[in-house]
Order: sequence, then structure tokens, then C-alpha cells
Amino acid sequence: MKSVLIIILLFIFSAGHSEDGYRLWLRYDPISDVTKRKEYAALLKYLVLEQTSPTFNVAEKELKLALNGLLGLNLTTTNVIQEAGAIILGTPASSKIIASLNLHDKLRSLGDEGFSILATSVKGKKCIVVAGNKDVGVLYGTFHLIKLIQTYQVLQNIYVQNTPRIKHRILNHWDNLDRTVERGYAGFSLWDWHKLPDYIDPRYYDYARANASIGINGSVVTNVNSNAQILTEPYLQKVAALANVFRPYGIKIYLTARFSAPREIGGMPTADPLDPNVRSWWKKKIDEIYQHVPDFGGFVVKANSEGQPGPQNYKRSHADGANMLAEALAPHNGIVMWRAFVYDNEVPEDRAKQAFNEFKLLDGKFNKNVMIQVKNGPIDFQPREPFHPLFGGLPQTPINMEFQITQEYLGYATHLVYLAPLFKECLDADTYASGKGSYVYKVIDGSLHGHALTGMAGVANIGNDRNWCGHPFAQSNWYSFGRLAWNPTLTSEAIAEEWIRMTFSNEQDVVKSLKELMLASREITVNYMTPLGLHHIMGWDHHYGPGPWIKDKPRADWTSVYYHKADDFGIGFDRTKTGSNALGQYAPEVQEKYGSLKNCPEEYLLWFHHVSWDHKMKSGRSLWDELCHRYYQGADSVKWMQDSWNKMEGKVDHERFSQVKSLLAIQYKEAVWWRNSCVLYFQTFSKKDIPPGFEKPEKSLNYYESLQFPFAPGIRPKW
Ligand code: BDP
Repeated sequence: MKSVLIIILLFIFSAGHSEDGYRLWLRYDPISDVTKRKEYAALLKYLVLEQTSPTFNVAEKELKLALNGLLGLNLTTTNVIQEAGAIILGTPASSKIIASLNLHDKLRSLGDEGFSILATSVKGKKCIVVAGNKDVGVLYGTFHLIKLIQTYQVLQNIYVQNTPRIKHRILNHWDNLDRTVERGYAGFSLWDWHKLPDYIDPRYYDYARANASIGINGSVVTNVNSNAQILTEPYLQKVAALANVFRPYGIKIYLTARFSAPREIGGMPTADPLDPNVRSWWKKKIDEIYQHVPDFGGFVVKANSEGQPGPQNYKRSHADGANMLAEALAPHNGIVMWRAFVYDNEVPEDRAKQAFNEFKLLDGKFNKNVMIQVKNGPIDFQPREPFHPLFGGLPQTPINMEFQITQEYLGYATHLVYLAPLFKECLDADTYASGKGSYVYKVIDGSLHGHALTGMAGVANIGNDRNWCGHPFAQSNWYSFGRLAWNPTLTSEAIAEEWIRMTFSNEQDVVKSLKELMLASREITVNYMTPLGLHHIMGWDHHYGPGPWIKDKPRADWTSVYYHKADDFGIGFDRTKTGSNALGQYAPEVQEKYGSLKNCPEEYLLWFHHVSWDHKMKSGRSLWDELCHRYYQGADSVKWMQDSWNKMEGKVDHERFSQVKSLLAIQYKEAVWWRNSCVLYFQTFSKKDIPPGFEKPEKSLNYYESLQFPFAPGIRPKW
């Protein structure tokens, strides 16, 4: 009776708590199931921590917060075993109890960041041990234990061995020093550079907690289109202040290096990477950074790409540029993540081929602490792209994955699109680089070509919106990125399930419906935006909404007609031998799979082939009819998403329910806008009717083409 009363009171209390999404997946609301509460409470009575450290303090605080919220417990900390029900946190070095348990065999394979959680008995008293080789492993283990409770797992005989498969798990913030965020749709940058280093926004701690909870261990705080000012002394003080906040959470700070910095802030006449004075400028600069941030992670560099300066300005190669920085970072254990996102309008070659052509020649020419950061696909974060041919194509070079979490091409923060299936599609693709089973994730985790330096980067979708990511469901993309960077073999379904349980509800029907909704959302979006392998047909510059008609711009490779190549005959980019032969950059098995019109999976058809409007598709329809069908099906499916969500009324909190409901209404409107614009535009080439049964677009093509959005959010800065 008493416990029922407590639970009712807890609910009344938590109902008063405004559900604005700020707490992400770390909500810690009371568990309503009385049996579960009792079961946990018996196992988790007090905390044993024999030594403190900044990281242990963080773990202790989090555990107390979580158990207080979830179970109403006021956990006390001691350094001895008193009775059954102890949670023992530590490493063999910090804890005599853990040292006495002889966990060597278990811990040996876990590395610096892995953890072991096990139910055992110490002096005849049942307890739960969370152990790691290093403090940060214990912190990760603590978050894992909390997650198990949040998702109602059984702890009785728990035994978990868990270690990350990828070493550098890094968020890339495209944040500018004026707090605008390039391709950011969730407000302004979290980093308040103006008030740093003196004012530490408490939100920085919550950012670090959220990242640590999913194992993210690096944060690049500045935009790849970088500003050299960040490397000046006043800014380095600010960077140091952020690094101090992140450190106990196991997060290293990284910066973007503007290649022309020696000229812009160093007063040098050149930034030539082979010039000894330039090299010594960078060496001094990097030494200075380490004085401020002793565990500074290193640099991400965008060079000779989209107008950014780079070594080629001095007729030097990407390797010359990367190695210069790598050499100066090496004594401090810093790394360089040199981006392969390079293409040039002046080069008369399919844009999809350019990065491969450039970097293939440099394989094996990079210093040991350089990774080449490659976007998942060869163009640019489209709703669907085949995997980048550089995966598997540079066996002698460590490659780190770059995914985009922010939805630049997927409806901004307005559309509900769960991205794990997109990430997985790439990670699970077979490159055949060393025969069958040479999956992209094996390139990324280093196992395919034996590299110890491994990484995964995600372009963050985080801003200072109260709910961090703009859309409540966009949080799941931050979450999925972290989980897949930790273990790229997890399934989209498993990740969705744990996220839903922590973020919305543990009720079976809610979990089931939301999982279905999330798992279907990406394919639905592909259908209403870029079905059948279409790509890069979005609005000019801001990339908002449809723009298949974009042509005659200063750069051909920034237009849409360059990519869809629609004409009287048909549509699609011939990347086979009869066309640009971009396909030739892949292994023979991959070429075989996509090369023939007959075998090519339809989701990539127009990526690799220029196909007649009359071509018969698997459905039996003509290509034109199929294209229309996909666009209409995509938009209709958003209606289904709305219906599924509406059934959640009363089952999830009202605040987030109504926010998502409104956002889905916009998504529907925009899906219809995409559909109508694309169908009307492509019809000017196919000259065929929209198949019977489909409603006619409401407005004319002229109308859709006339729409302008000069203030769409997230536009790249013009300086
Ligand atoms: C594109 C974005 C642009 C970025 C660029 C990059 O439109 O704003 O600067 O990628 O990755 O997708 O460097």
C-alpha cells in the first residue's frame, strides 16, 4: 500500500515536470512496475567506491541521479562491503575488492574503454560489480547498467563484457564562431564563445553526459569550413575551458585547422606545407595548443574543397598537407582526420569519381597518425547513396567514416527520419576488397586491413534548442550514431528499441508502434524525395525542398540537371562503362552487381544507369509509372506515419505528442510538395500522364519553381 502511494506521488510529481525533451534518453522517471522496482531495489542498495577520481565522481553522481529518479533510492557511498546489494565501481588499481576478484581474464580483452558488469558474491554478500581497466571504462559501464534498468532488463545474474570496436567516436560540429551552425536546424551553437572561458554554461555538462552515455569520446567543436581565429591564444583559452568540462567524461576536444592559418593569423607570406618556416609555425602553434589542452585530440581538415585553402594551392598533395600537421601532432599523440570530400568543378570528370581518383594515388603515403575521413557515399549525404569506393579502395591507409546526423538533405529537423537504417546500409555493404565479406564496417573497425587507428565521425544535429536536436525523434539519430560508432554491428531495430524505451515508454504497444514508425521512416523519405537512385535534386544552396529544375549555376556540379540527366529518352546518370564508369572504381563483384540494367537493385537504378521511360520495372510498370508510384506512395506513407503517431495520444506525454504531431503535419505537406514538384518537372521530359488514380498536383510547375527561401536555416556563411 505504502509503495503504491509513493508511486502515485512520484507520478504526480513527474507529471508536473515539463516534458520538453531536454533530458534526452537520460530521463530517469520513476519505474511504475512495482515488482520491477522491488527487484532492482533489492539488488542495488548502496555504492562501494574505494577511490575517487574526476571520472568516478561523474559515474557516482549519475548513478545516484538515475536510481533516485527511477527507483526513488537515496544511494549512499561507502568503501566497504556491508551487506548484500552493493554496486561496486572501479578498476583493479582503484579497488582492492575488484583486484581481489581476479578479473584479469575478463578485463584483458576489454582495452582502455571496455567494461565488465557482473553479479557475484563478495564475502558471501551478493553484489554487482562494474569494472574496467581505466576509469572511463567504469563510467561507460555505469551508463550501461543504468540503461539496463531504464529498459527493464533482468539484473539477477548479470554478466556483460563490452568494449568499443572503433577507437575514435567523434561528433563533428559545423559550428561557427558567431554561433551560427552550418546545416544546423536546432538553433544556434551550444558553444558560447563570447562568454567563454569565464562562463561555463551548465549545458556543457549535460552535453558531455549524453555523449558519454553512448560512448562518444571526441568532439570537434568548430566547422570544417574553418576560421583561423580559433587557433589564436584568446580562443585557445576558451577551448581549454570546454576541454576541462569534457575531460572527466572521457571526451577529447578537437579543432578544425584552416590550412591558410599561417598567413591569416601568423603573418607569414605563404602556407606552403613544404616551406620550413610554415612547418615550424605549425609546430609552435600545436605545442601552444597542448599547453592549453594537454590531451588535445587533433585536427579535422577540409582542404582544397569547395573553395577552402589547401596544399594544392602550392602544388602540393593532400599527403604533403596532412603529414605536415601529423608530424607536429605526433609527439603529443594527436591525430589528423583529413577529409576526402574533394571535387572540383574545373575537373571534367563525374564528381562521384573525383575523391577516389585523387586519394587512390596517395594510398600508403600518409603518416601513421593520419586517417582519411570519407563520407558514406561518393556525392554528399543524399537520402540514398551507394557506399563510397574509397572504402576498401585504400588498403594501406586508415579510413574513418563520416556520417551526417544533421538532416541537411532529409527534411531538416522537421521530418521524422530515423537514420540508423541509412548508416547501417553503408556499414553492412560488401566492398569485396579482400573477397566476399569485406564489409564497410570491417574497413572502419580496422579489421579488414589491419589498422589500429580507427574512427567514426558524425556531423552533429545539436544546437541550443531546448530539446537539443529540433525534432524529438532527431535525438534518436544522435543516439544511433553513438551506438553504431561503439559497435557497428548493432541492428537499427535494437538501437531503436532501447532508445524508445528510454525516451518514450516501456509499454509494449508503444515500443512496437514507434519502432515500426522509425524503421519505415527513412525509406518513406527516399520515396518522396529521391526514389530509385535519384540524388542531388534539392533546392539550390539552402538545400531546402525540391529543386530538380536547378541548372545554369556557376558550378555545374551544384546543379540538379547534372545528376538526374532527364531527357526525352529517359532519366538517370550512366556510371557504367558506357558512361562515366564510376562503377569501375569498385571491386569486380560490385561492378557486376550494379553494372547491368537487369541486375541492378532498383534502389540504385538511376544512380548507375540512364534508363528509358518505358523500361519495364520489377513491378511490371514502366519506369515513368514506377517513379510516379514511388513519389505518391512516399507521400501517402507520411499519412500512415501521422495515423500511427495519433494512436500514441495519451500513451506518451502531451507535450512531445503535440510537437511531433505538428511536425508530422509539416512533413506531410512537404512530402506532397516534393512529390508534386518532381512529378511535374520530370513529366516535361517523359511527356506521359500521371497514372490513373493519383490525384493531380494542386499547383503548376511554374508555381513550385517560383518558390524562394532566402532565410532557410543552416545556410553556409558567405565570408
Ligand atoms: C555539404 C554541405 C556544406 C559542407 C560540405 C562539407 O552543403 O555546407 O560544407 O558538405 O562536408 O553537404 O564540407
